[in-house]
Amino acid sequence: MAKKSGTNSASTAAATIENARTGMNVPSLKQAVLDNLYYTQGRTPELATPNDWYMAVAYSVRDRMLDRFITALHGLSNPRVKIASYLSAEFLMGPHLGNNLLNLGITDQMRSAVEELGLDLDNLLEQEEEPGLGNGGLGRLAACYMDSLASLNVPAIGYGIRYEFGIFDQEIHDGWQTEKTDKWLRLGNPWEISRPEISYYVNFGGRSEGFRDEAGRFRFRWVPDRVVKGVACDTPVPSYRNEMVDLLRLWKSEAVESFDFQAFNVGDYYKAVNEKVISETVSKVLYPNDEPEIGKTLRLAQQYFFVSCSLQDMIRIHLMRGQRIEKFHESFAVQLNDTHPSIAVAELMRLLVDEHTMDWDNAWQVTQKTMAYTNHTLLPEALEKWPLQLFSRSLPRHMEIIDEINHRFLKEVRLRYPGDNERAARLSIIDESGEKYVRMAHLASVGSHCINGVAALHSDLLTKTVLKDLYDLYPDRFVNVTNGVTPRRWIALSNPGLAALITKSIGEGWIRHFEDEIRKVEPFAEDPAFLEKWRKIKRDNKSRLASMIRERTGVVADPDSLFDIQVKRIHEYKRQHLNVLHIISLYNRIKKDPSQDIVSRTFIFGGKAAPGYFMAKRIIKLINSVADVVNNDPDVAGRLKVVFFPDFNVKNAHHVYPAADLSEQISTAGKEASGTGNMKFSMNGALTIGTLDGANVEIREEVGSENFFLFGLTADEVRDLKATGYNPRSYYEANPGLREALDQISSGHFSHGDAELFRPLVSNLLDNDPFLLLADYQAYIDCQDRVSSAYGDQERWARMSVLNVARMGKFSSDRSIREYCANIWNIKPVKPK
Ligand code: F58
Repeated sequence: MAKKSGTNSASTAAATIENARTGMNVPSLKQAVLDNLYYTQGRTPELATPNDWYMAVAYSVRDRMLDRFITALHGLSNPRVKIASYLSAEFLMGPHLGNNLLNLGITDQMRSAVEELGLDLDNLLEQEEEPGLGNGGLGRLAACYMDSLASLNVPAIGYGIRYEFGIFDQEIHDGWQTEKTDKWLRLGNPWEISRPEISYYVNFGGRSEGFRDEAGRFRFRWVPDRVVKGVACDTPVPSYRNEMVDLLRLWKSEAVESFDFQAFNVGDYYKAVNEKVISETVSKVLYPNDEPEIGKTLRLAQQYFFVSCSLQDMIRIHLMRGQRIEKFHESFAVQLNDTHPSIAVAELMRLLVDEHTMDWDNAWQVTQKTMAYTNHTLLPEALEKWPLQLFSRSLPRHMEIIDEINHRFLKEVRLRYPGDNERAARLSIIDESGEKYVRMAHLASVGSHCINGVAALHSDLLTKTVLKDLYDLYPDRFVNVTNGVTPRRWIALSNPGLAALITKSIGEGWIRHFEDEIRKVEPFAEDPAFLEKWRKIKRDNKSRLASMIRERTGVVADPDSLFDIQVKRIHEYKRQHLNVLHIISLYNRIKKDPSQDIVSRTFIFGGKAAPGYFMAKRIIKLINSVADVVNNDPDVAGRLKVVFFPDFNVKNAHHVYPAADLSEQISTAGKEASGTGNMKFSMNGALTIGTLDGANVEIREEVGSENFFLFGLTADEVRDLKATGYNPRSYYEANPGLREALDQISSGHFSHGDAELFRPLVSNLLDNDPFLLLADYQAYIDCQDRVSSAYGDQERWARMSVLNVARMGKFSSDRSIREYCANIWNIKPVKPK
């Protein structure tokens, strides 16, 4: 008999079918799955494939969200509620089925229902192909925020792009990354509701021309040379066990029929077909780069495409509420997730002035009151800018509007700083220092009432570095909102063992009110019986991950070894290769004295490299090359294992974070804006080895310095060292351990004698080392030694692990969303019941 769970009664022997569309008990769910199998999938149980069953279960869950979804959509037309509109080119939602079952509170009931049909729910969950519509942290943050928005009862719409191909699937061949297209829609997407009637036209190219309208007003109109249609694809985002269901509305590009027909009528069938192909290209594929790509017309087209559809949709909703256009900002708070949607500033101006005939000044007020901008990077090279030529060709009317915005803005700057032409040039939205560019961060900042960084250190550095001039001009616009992650997906769903123990100890309130409740776990850090259970859960999680690793890579990992994990995009600033230098150093210690006592470790790496990022791809190859040598050396005798876990994505991440003992957060201080993986690890009881970078600083403050392994230069020290002339070679020469490791890599010790393979990597470190690996090397090694000795005392380690979880309340995305609501959007979340 199924257990009672959540608010819905589970099966009893006497339970009967309530309603095959909405009933929550086991017989209803069972009937629903059979009905959907037959009537939606067109299959009988005898012939059903695993995917058919998955689809039938997914549709049955979706059916149960629809009442609330429809009610919530109707609610959007109430003019008294302000809607949070999250504009993001990426939403990395992860698999839906498990999460939706959890949020609806029917996981146990569904497990029993499918069991009665001879199926295993975990196998069905495995069937789901996740929508990988994002690159990494930024896209995943958007997904965590959608979960929190719904769970805090905030009416919200996430607007983005429905890419046909998401982030590529990563395969490893001979130690190298290869990319495979992500055909995530191949078997259908049961969560999406396509809405062909909600569609908008989006112009590209052509020219802008002035004209006088019937009322005698001078106006501008855009005469495009191409028009694309955006069609809404909706996905419901249910809250954790309350009534609210928010909306994720992604736009799919299609050809405009009339354009097809024009060509068709004059007999040019192939031109018509071509038009269709080109139109569909706009939402075809996610750019897999973790730095912006300059000069890709299609990327700019994607940004403008989704922003224009989204703003047109918001205006439709606003007018549908019976409100005047001048009050648009009372209906919507628009958050720009980085600069990718920042063309919204110019597009809203265009819609208000050109289409809705508002005067410029009023339109500008509305725009500024509506928009707010989140910055996610401090790397100056990662700040998005578009060549002016390309920009004007694609968006001629926006170029005029931006020129006008800039003209007025620079007038203000000159009034404030008379004669300071250099400052004006630095502040200008147009970079005129060489080839001309549109600086998107400036456009976003000038057009927004609020600008935020994503961790305290990051927000502070923003005002001192990349956005300093803007901060001097508008200090009141700058705030910090430290990132957070949802404890629903990242503990309750992915670590059921830990979740059950926590619930047994402090009740289930922590899932909904993580910020206040999780601290109640703290006293259990002194309870030996609790610690015993805690350790067993971690051991089981490690054992499960070890099986997956064996299955996917052939490497046998010992669940009793220390699981030392670094999973994130591969990037030089994240310093996966510093981790490798530590592995090599341990390996060399063993080689010098194979009989010495060392703490066994399994080093696990995961993450994708941008396909065109030469160094990142070489780092993957290096990890695999070192793995080959270390894993197979009889002197090592299995005490060190190195694994590159292929295709790190949300689905795999569910198994990775809960199995970690040690979380590697070792970026060069001042480079990682926040990090969110650091939070997921810590919430699952891993201890962190990390620099004072991004949110690590705040995590350490919360968990206590005695429960965090800190090493390395601070952001200020990094800056000073660079300013005084950093010489990486001097560290190499002075440190025999470091020298030995680097010499081995460059001599071909890990590459069958091939001395060319890693030469670019090593030369870059010796001659340049922009991310200061060599400067931080010894501090890192020493810190890792402290980790090993701490791990030797398993009781103490478990205590530290419990305290890490207990003190993570701050890093719930619910807290972040409350801050956005209170400090930026002026929206009052309704406290969930
Ligand atoms: C990440 N940025 C930051 N960008 O690196 C990380 O520190 C932070 O925690 C996270 O955002 C959330 O705030 C990031 O993931 C991208 O992936 C962009 C994709 C599109 C091109 C530009 C980078």
